[in-house]
Amino acid sequence: MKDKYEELLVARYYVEHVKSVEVAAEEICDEESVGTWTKLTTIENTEIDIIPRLRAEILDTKIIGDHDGYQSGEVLIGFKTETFDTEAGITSILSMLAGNLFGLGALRNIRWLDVEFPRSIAENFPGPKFGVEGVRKILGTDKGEFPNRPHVGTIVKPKMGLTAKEWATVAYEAAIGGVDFIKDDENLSNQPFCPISDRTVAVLEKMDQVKEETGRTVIHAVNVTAKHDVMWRRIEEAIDNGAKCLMIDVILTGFQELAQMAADPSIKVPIHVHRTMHAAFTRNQRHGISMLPVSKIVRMVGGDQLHIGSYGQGKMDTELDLELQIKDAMLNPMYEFKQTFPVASGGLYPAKIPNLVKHGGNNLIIQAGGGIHGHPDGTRKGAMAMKQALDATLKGISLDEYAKDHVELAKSLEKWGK
Ligand code: CAP
Ligand code: MG
Repeated sequence: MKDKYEELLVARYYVEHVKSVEVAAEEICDEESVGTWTKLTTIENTEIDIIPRLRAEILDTKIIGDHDGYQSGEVLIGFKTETFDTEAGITSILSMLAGNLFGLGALRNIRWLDVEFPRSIAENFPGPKFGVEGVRKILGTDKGEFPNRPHVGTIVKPKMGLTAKEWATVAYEAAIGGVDFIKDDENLSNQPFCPISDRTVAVLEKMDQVKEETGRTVIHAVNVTAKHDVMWRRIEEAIDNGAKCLMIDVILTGFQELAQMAADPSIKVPIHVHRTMHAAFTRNQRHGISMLPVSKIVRMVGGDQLHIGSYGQGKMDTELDLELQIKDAMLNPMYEFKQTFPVASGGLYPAKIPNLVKHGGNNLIIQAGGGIHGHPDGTRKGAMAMKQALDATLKGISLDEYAKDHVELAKSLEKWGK
């Protein structure tokens, strides 16, 4: 979908229209650029100048078939870059590519499938500050026994309820057990039982202890998600406290907050992007927004790490083919943007690691919450089991074979199976 549309912002949609795919494409072009449901008489040259100059254009249409009286298919639409308010940031793009079209009555279903941003649009966004390479340098995984290996991460569980001190102790156990990365859960932020600053400071002390004891750097992503003024106050506090990574729930905060964080020179740490609530509109195969455009936007506006799905392995709704496309969108060249680290998470445990690495490759963060903190022998052993499963996979040894002399892995296989 690239190259020949350099000066256009190109979007691909799946449509079901009461008349035809062609009419659907025309209506999208009208509604999402200069038109409406009827011819305009606003000013003399409306129809002879403004409309032809700025109207979005139909680049391609493909009929798939009929859905009980609606014609279904795909349309490729080119939006003129001069119709975008680039100073406004992502809002101007979403107001057209993901705006009224979702509500057009004649379109029973429409799903935004993909997008390509021309350089003249993309250059208005910061992109990741660290990217895969920068995160690896912080953790030292650009070298070692398996340079550029996948990372193992954990989400401290239970999601809520632990005190800051208890949370930090669990984080220490996971880090000593072998994880590279620890994150707040998506709904843990600054609840009374676990104040964000207390948690941040307590965990930093524990990570310093891990560094002294093992030589390994393990970072904690502090969830700063909140309403704008509170979030930016928390960002400042977290940075002042020495936080090594920040996390936001980007669908809840809005993409523009992420862009602001990525562009802010005072934020000198990676940003981990959680996508909770995405499934409200990414999951339906016939209506909404695919995770592919969402992922491309997150990379463009500056997410260093992004949950993209579990390559068919986890508890969440997962679609391997789509997630392989998302992986490419995160890691393949996209202008001068750094790569965004794909994160697989949700219902994962040691036995899932061989397939995760098979599909996700080495540029992958494998996260386990229950798959570590639900290990029969506790968090530390759970983290050890995950790391053992990764080591076995990187060494090309089967988990069953490796489990013969790695009891932590053996016990996880016994509890959760393959
Ligand atoms: C995983 C998790 C993550 C999901 C998010 C949870 O915990 O912490 O938020 O992975 O889904 O709360 O479920 P478990 P996704 O490892 O215990 O399942 O990565 O698809 O955005
Ligand atoms: Mg979670």
